[in-house]
Amino acid sequence: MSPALPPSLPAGEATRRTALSMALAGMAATAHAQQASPELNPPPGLWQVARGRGFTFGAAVQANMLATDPLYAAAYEREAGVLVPEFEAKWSSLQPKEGEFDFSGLDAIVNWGQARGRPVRGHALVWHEAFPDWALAAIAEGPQRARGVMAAHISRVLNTTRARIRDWDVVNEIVADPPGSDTPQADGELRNSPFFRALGPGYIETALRMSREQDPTLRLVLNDYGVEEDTPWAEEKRRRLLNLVRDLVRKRVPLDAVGIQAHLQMRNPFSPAIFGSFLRALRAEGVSVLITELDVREGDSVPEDYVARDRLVADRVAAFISASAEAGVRTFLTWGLVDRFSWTVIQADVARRDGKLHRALPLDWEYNRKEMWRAMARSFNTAA
Ligand code: 9MR
Repeated sequence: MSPALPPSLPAGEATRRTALSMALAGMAATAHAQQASPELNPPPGLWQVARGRGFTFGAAVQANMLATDPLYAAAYEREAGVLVPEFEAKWSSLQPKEGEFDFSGLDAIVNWGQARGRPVRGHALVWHEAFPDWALAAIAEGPQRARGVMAAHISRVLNTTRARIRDWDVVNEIVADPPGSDTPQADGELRNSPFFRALGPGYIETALRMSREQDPTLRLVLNDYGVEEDTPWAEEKRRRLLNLVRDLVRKRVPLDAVGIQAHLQMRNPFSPAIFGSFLRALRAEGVSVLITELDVREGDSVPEDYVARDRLVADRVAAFISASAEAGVRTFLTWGLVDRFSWTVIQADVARRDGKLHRALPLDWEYNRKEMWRAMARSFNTAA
């Protein structure tokens, strides 16, 4: 069958998709696969398996694909208990021009979810990416303007979505990457982002307090990445994130949960003990922990045999879920569901360099369950 590629991408996304041609080149590699069918994907779906054991499972979704690809929509209907808009709730989608809001993409996802009883979580109010030029320029005018821009966005978005979205990533990717990466460094441990430059480190507290004021019962989440693995880099990032959370809690800043993105990489070692104790330390601060964007980038070389290859990813995911569940995590969301739409095959800087395509998600290129799906189902079934 021919590949279903995202038909139209939100403004600013298209340029990120230079690896698309690589994805097409790799199509031949999956020619052996069978097209999705009820026989290959019988009920229960992963969200039902999870729910039966007191877990929540969901996945990031794209509104365009839900509307145009019946196999994609069927896969989400079958597997995903919670939907996270991959683009549609980001600043550049919601407020592409100052004061001109566009909720159409987000509404499409929320409506689809509501018709099927699947809640939507919001991602993300304050983030340095998917952030329009007008807002960058406005923020650079000074602190008062920056605060006004933040307040206007948060207030309009939360008021518009209040009845339908009860869970938001308020601040996303705010901890600075430790030295050794190519991210511009702040003087301290926080990312040198537009709002950081305009308002200083207090912008995090400001965003969380503004959100709480708009909507007192909303779940407010701080979402970040790079804290999962057993490397000195991740160790430092864990230290920074934990420090930040402790500081916010000490100041009684409203914060309900920390989202751990979990873009895992097989090239890095994973220690269930180290990660588990980090999660416990976070939870000891009185916040919940959610796994918000789970997927796996494979190692630099992979077995030729797909089953052996998928098993490596599945084993890593099983170890990750077990460690998280043992530390009290009940929510697991993957960043996409079907390999062919994963940012790991579409985005040039994370795509494989050997012409192969990452097999990062629970469903393969043909929307069928693979080892990762089975490992997740087993992990939910066997977790305490
Ligand atoms: O998967 C998303 C990718 O397609 C977009 O180009 C990018 C910018 O909007 O965002 C990606 O999703 C990111 C998420 O919003 C935050 N954590 C990292 C995700 C992967 O980059």
